[in-house]
Amino acid sequence: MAAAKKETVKTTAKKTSTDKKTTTKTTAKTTAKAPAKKAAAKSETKTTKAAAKPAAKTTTKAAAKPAAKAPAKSTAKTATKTTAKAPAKKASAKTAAKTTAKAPAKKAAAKTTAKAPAKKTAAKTTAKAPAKKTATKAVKAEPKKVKIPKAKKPTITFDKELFKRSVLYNVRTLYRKNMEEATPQQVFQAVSYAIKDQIVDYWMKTQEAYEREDPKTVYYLSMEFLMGRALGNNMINLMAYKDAKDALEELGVDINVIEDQEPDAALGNGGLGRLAACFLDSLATLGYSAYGCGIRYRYGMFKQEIRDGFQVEVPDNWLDNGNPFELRRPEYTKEVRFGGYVSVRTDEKGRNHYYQEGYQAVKAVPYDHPIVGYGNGIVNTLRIWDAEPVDCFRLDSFDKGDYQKAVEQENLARNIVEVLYPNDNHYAGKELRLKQQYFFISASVQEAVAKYMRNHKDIKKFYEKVTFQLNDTHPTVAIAELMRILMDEYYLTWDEAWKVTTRTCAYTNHTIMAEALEKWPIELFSRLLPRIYQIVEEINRRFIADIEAKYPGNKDKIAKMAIVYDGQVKMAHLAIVAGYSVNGVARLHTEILKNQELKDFYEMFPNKFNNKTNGITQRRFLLHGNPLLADWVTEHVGDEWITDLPKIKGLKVYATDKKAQAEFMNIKYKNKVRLAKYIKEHNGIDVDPRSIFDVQVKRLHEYKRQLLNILHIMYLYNEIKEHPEMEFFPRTFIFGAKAAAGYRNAKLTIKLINSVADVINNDKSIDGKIKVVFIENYRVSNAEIIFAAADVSEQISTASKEASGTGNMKFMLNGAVTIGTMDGANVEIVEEVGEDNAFIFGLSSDEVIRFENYGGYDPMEIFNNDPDVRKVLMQLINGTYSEDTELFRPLYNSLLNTLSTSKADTYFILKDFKSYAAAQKRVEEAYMDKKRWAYMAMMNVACSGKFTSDRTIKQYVDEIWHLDHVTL
Ligand code: NBG
Repeated sequence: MAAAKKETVKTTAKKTSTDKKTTTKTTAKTTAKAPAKKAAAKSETKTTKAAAKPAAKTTTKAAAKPAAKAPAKSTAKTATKTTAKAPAKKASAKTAAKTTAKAPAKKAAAKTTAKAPAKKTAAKTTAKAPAKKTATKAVKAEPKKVKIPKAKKPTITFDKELFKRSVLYNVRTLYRKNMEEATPQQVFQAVSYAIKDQIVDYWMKTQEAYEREDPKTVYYLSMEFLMGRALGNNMINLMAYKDAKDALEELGVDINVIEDQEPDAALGNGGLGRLAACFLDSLATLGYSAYGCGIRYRYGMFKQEIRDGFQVEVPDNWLDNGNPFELRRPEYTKEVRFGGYVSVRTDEKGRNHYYQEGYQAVKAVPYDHPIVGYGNGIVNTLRIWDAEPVDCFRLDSFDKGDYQKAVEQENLARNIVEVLYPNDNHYAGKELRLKQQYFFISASVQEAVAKYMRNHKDIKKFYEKVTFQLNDTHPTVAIAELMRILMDEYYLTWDEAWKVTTRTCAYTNHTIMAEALEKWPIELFSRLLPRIYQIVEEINRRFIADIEAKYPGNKDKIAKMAIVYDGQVKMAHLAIVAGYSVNGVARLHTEILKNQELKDFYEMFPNKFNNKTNGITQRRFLLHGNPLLADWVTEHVGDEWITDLPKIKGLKVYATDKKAQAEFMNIKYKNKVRLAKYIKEHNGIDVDPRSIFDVQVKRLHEYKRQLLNILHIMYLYNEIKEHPEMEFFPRTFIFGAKAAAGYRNAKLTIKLINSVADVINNDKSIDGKIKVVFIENYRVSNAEIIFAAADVSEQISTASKEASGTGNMKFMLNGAVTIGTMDGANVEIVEEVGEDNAFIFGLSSDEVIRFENYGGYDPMEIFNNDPDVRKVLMQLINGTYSEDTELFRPLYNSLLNTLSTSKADTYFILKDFKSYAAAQKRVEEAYMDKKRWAYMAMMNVACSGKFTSDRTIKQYVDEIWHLDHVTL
């Protein structure tokens, strides 16, 4: 895809801060009873209707190429009734697991869908070992015996003819054109508005139902929502995709071409933001009242271009053509205040009232995006806030000397939502970032309270109807903001406000990486948010008293646990102390939190801690992203998997069936052809779809160890050169990754991958046995194509470092086999699919943590004793991959040199190298045995049921949020 226009907007934050330096006078004596004037938030706004801006673009006709065939609807043709008896042995020799008969048969018989963790099934279930239960067992294929449930009846309708008329009408009224004249972009807009028309009815009905039933609502507070494209997903969830595709075909338009016109909504960095997007999809699909609350960044995640092998960041002007699905809601505008100072006045009853004065204000204007539930008519809202100056320039400001202030407010508004910080798992401590946090949190909390008060009288029962989920520490100021509103605007006492707040807020931790933990200097925090800081200080004062009561005289505890300490405000501590729930995102991660990182807090509040293993939405990552496989799955097990993913386990009986294996591998092949075409178009590289597609796509981070992957490729290349006769199955190594703009080693790793690719891809002597491809600008939309085509899923982080991972689940769902460490959710993936259907290697998290705590690892020893490793490392600095022998020196140094400042090989790359290489050898052997590979890949799909975000959300609902279910 063309790289779009090059704007001159910087992706880095401009230093803005023109804040006043007036600091707080009042000490933190917040006995806070504080009544005050009720900021009746009646900010008036002028209504500039977000009109669809007709995009002027060249008139390239929407190609009418019929889209790649779409296999027919589930015709339930193989239906016969289930004879619970799951097939017995057979087991294609090699895979035949050591497990004896028992498992599968028993399993299927009990008609309870493997509710695993909950049930516990009484006495005789010995050793829990869910690992073995299904997986490794090769089951005999008796495909005919499987009952195919009836296709689900849509509870919603889609009027195809109306849709067609609407598209034609929109093209005409928006652009004064007919279909033949309209550009693909214009057709995209017209189609989107037509779909939006249909959504709006359900959107209104949903809101009416919520008004009527008054269910408890979750506000998912998140700096990031990595939504990707909306059009295709909306059509899928309206159950209208195939009708819309046909309708467009009848209008002479290819739906794929139209979908490709839409820029990704890339309001997130990686896993954390995409998880938020998957959660919204599941919440709507399951019928729960939910808001996503975030920021409408003018520029989302930068676009990545590769020039001369280096990453170049290009601004992502995603709103360039307008956004057909969004709705500006000026009637819900809120004012957010920064800086100034707090003054206290005591009323006649002796109660203190706190006023922020001399502040700068900015207007927060919400834009709503519909979140369509699958087939149930529920449409929830993602509400993202834009910033506008409070006052437009008034001429009389000049006279009053307010000119400077007017300019400042204008700048503040412009800067605040300008750009998403492109750091994943890394906190940069920028002042503007804290402003962004408070900006969207203040607006969201104000609106949540206002909305509640529209229908309820008693603010003290707020938590019965509202819960806030803090997506990592970024939204933690919500705690103090809610306290502020309750005390300063609703006159609750401290204790009353605390009771409400601590029953409203819950916190998810997404990382143990130290550099990702947010700690704000007091100076900055208190200057920007004077009233909020007072409240945080008071929370801290009371918490320290609690620590002292529990651990008298133990100063160490205070040093480790205080919220405000050593000149810093520690956001994670605040979130834990005030949250009613603290969860990790995979079982191993939660255990590490409890036993290592947050040990002291766990000791003090054991009941707050719980695990919620991440999940992904199968609607986007299978139904939309991989239509061939989706249809095939439906043909075999019915379509219930779309909203009940565990049903996909019905595929197990096909895993040894020859015909099914052939069909399955044929679909994989076609998806590889699709990706090969994409690679040819975007990279100009020819790759062979018959080779093994070995894929690592995710953010570039040292702990994720893309460096291990590329070093291993260098090693393989050496092997092939040295032993040209050796057996080697052709492999295509595919990478995709963005590096944070200021992350030197990450960016250098991208350059290394591209340099290695240049050398290897152009070496005729190896006969194309290895190809290396770096896919530019990895993002949600191309991810869908990549997952569908992968054979091997690289999940090779240093054990203990990847909190969960979610790409691992997307690969699994699409039939890729994992090569990985026992880290994050890999542990649970292996447990579901069985060790024999994955390639596990490397140090365990315990071993890593032991080395970290007690030392004992010296990479130099490996360098000295292992000639293969030594050779590869020397190639980093001897000109093999760059004429500039110093170019990759920092990577070499990071592995070996104990420069006084940093440890050598922090991420145990050399330590795990041999074990990784051995696992890769096993991958090759397995792939060469076609039947075995097909079996493994199909078992991965069949065992992916646990990893739907529907399951994750159900657990959040049952165990944390306690929401009410709503049907239309
Ligand atoms: C990321 C973790 C991933 C995890 C996602 C979603 C952050 C701070 N954390 O392992 O690195 O899958 O969160 O939970 O981005």
